[in-house]
Formats: sequence, C-alpha cells, structure tokens
Amino acid sequence: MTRRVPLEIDGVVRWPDADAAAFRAEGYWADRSVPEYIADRVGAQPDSTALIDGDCTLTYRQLWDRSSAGAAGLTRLGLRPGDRVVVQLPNGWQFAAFLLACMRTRVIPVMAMPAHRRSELTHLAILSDARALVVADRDRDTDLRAVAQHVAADAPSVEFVVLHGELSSGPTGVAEYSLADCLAAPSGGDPVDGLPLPAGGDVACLLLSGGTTGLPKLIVRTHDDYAYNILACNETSEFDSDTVYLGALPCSHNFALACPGILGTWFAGGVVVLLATPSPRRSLEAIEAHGVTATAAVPAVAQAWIEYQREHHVLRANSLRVLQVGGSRIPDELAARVEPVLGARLQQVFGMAEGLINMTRLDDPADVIETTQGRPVSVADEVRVVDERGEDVPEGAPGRLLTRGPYTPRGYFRAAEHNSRSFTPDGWYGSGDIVVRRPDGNLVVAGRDKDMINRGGEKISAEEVENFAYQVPGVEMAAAVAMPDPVLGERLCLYVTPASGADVTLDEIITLMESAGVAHFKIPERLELVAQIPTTKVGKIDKKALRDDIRARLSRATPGA
Ligand code: OOB
Repeated sequence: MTRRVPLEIDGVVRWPDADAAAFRAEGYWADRSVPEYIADRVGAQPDSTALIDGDCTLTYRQLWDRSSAGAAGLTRLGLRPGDRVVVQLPNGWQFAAFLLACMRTRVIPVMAMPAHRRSELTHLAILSDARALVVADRDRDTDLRAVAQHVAADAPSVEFVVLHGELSSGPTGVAEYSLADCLAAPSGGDPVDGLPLPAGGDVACLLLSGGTTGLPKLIVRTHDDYAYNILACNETSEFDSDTVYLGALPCSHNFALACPGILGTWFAGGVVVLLATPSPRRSLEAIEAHGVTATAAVPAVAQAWIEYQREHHVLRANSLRVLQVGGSRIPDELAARVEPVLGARLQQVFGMAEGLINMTRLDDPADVIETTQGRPVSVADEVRVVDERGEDVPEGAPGRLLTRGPYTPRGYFRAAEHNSRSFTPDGWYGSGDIVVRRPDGNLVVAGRDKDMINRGGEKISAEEVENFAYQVPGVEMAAAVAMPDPVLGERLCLYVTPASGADVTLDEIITLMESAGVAHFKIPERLELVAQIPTTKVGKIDKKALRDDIRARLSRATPGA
C-alpha cells in the first residue's frame, strides 16, 4: 500500500527515516489518523452513546456529524490544511467536535490550557504563527473576548477569533465568528466526504510542554505517534466498549485527552462524560449517575474526592473501577487510601506531553501501585537513568530520566536552541525528572533536575516568574522556588533581595503579573525578602538551599508539620 504524504511544515522535527521505518515495520505506526479510529466506531456502533455533557448526549454518529459540520465550518472560515489555531475551550461537546474537525481537515490545534491568559495565549499564537484563536466568551469573571482581542492585537498572524458563547456587542479589532455557527450543520450530505485523509505523518496537534525555561514550548504530535500513544494507553488501562470515562480534568491536557482519556475511550467505543471542573461533589455525583468506570485526577483532586466521599458517601453503586492519578507525585499515604475509600483500583500515571507514559498495571501488587509511578506503556519505549555525565547509573540508584520511542518526538516545534539542550544528539529526550528504576522495572519519581514548580500538576517555569519579578521596581535579585504544601504538593515562593532602601511587597508583584495577563496559578503565594540569595560555587542561584530554607521556615511556623 502506498503511504499517504504528510504536509511539510517548517519547524517540525521528524524521527530519523530508519527509526520511522522500524516503527512502521513493527506495527507501531499504522499510517492512520486519530479520527479514523473513531470513524471505525461510528461505523460499528453509530447509535451507542459517545458523549454526555450535561443535557447534551451525542451518539457516535452525532459526534461524527458535528465534527463533519465543524470541518465544513473551518473551511468556510478560510482555514486550510497546515494552518495553526490556538484552541482554549472548556470541557464540553464543542471542544470534542472542534478538535475532531481540526484533525480531519489537517488544521492544527494548539492546545492551550483553560487557565491561560493574555501572556500565555499571545506567546502561543506568536510561536505557532496561528491564524485564529478559538476561545470561550468568558471563564467565570474573566472576559476572554477582551483577552482574545488583546492577543490578536499583539500577535500579527491572528486574523480572527472564534467564540464559544456570545460575540462582542460593539466593534472589535479583528473579526469575531461564532463557534456555534462553525459547528452548525450545513444543508445536504456529509460535507467532508471528499476530504483527503490525513497521513500518519501529518501533525495531529501541538501540545504544550510543562516549560522549564520561560514560556511553554510546543510539542508536535503526529497522527502516527499520537494514535499509538492512545492505543498503548488503552491496552494498559484496559479500556473497552464498556468503559464510561469521566473527563473532569481539562481535556486539552495530554492526560485527559489521550492517556487514554477521551480519545482512548472513543477508540474503544466507550462513553465519555464531561464536566467543566473536577469539583468533588459534581464529580462523584457524575460517577454515580452515569456509572463511570474510569477517570483521571491529579493528586490534589484525588484527595478532595476521597475527603468528600468519606463525609458524604456519594458513591454507592461502586461503578468506578480505575482512578488514574498523575501529573505530580501522589504521596504514598494518599495512594493507599484510594481503593478503601473510593472502591477503585489506583493506577499511577507518570507521563509527559513530550511522549513517554508510565503506568502501574491494574493487577500489580499493592506495593507497586501505592509506591511507584509505574513503567512504560509500550515495549518499544526506551528508558535510561543516567548521571550528570550521561553514564547509566546502577539499578536502584537515582538518576536523570532519558527516553526515546515511537511516540516521543525528537524535538520541539521551532525551538532549535532549546532542542539541543533537551535532546541528546542520538535522540533521547531528557525530561528533567530524577527517577529510580526498581528491579521490577517500575520507576519512582524521586525529584527533578529542572527549574520548575509543580503546583498540583500545573507546571510553572521559575524563570518565567523571575522575569516578571525583575520588572517590579526595587527587585535586585529574584528566585522562584517550590515550597511544600499539604494539598498541592508544592506552591510557589518567591525570594527577593530588594535594592537598598527599596520596599518590595507581594501585592506589587501580584499586581504586575495580573496586569501582564499571566495565568493565575503562576502568581507567587509567598514572598521572602532576604539580604542575600545564596549562590553555588559557579555563581548560579542555589535553588536547593532556598528550598531547604523555605521548608525550615515553614516548619518553624507550624511545628510538627
Ligand atoms: C503530565 O504531563 P506534563 O507534560 O504536564 O508534565 C510532565 C511532567 C513530568 O516530566 C514530571 O515532572 C511530572 O510532570 N509528572 C509527575 C507525574 N506525572 C507527571 N511527577 C511525579 N509523579 C507523576 N505521576 O503531567 C502528564 C501527561 C500524561 C499523563 C499524565 C501526566
């Protein structure tokens, strides 16, 4: 069979030909696009339920038809294969239909997070050279229409905004179109029947990296690699047509999208139930009402669900079989409480938008499930644990994680300089995690070697926050570090040395970051003013000393904590 030809897009780093050929020969890459796997289900079970979003229930056929309408809508808007659009939509059927529409027309969605604001969206639009932004009109009390117009003004490539919700009433800088119109069925037939199918090598989406240096990088996920990611996760999480998956975390994140997430559920022919947020009451009620069998949470969310269940006993029917927890390290004590309280098997997931997904297996012994972050989902995943010089460390010793495989891309989009730091010359991606590999192959995340704060699964680049702090008058030196937190695992503490005589307050820093339009979760929650910030022998800020310092200060403030 002749292989389909992918669009060439400037700035995409591909796997070397020999590796790609091997992945095809070994069957990891099938030259099929993500939507085709869902189309298989549409053919096989058109009338079974695919999605439940509040009052809106869609069968497989209806979900597909909405995405066909969306594909026609994208074409009417003038979007062409290879164009990028920044997508920031809340969980809902519109998100699902729009995403599939993009994939089917080879319009490339840049998967922004719901918490992102002007600063991040502008960066994403510029970096991806996006022609459009697709956003909701508001997120609670934030007017995202105004945010989108600001972004469009600052990102010259942006030609228009597609709005989920109400359009602006007055004149706007760039044109606004309605997402509802874009997703409305045009009259007559399947309008995209004649569309060429995406090639396996076509870009399915651009995911966001957790970001260790400044603003997020974009990760190119092709249909070949992303479909395989989904299939391998489905097998490991044992998703099948009986799966009822609750998407309560943001579905634009790799975890709830494809590990196995909503896409995995549709590949398997199951039902997806969507919620806008993982609030404990709504989530547990949705599990109970819809017979949810599997869902994903970050540790803080799992903890909130456990507490809510203990107090209110919402879950009675016990449909929940698997609770996946990942994004940040779940404390062992919390891990041990999942099954007794929620009645579901815990599956730890240590993954990354850059590829490699590790999971504990559902039938692993309790010790593995409760104290490790699992092992790769594919036999084709290569993992090395190395020291500073890149030499493999002995089994059981901590070291830096390096990985390579059929769904771990070889470079970020348009980031040549950064790529030379994050990837070795022979294609290994260094995730910046410090891990221990046990004799049974399971990995334990023991720390990290990247300047990032993991606030309950939300990743904050220290450098990005420091760059804002330096804009505050009187800040001579700034260092952002993680401080321990019982709920989120980590929160952000900012150390500052003020210029002599200057008076710097947390409020000033907050005001500056808010007016710069930075996502709220990145705003420091504590400020420590110090006479001097410790440095290492080579003159770099000694972040470890600062982390130890804040830990000591916190335990002096609350002895015994
Ligand atoms: C997931 O993906 P990202 O891209 O937001 O963040 C990846 C980073 C990892 O390098 C690691 O530092 C951290 O998040 N991480 C964990 C973890 N899961 C992710 N650290 C400790 N324990 C875990 N279980 O976070 C992600 C992507 C797909 C599935 C699940 C999580």
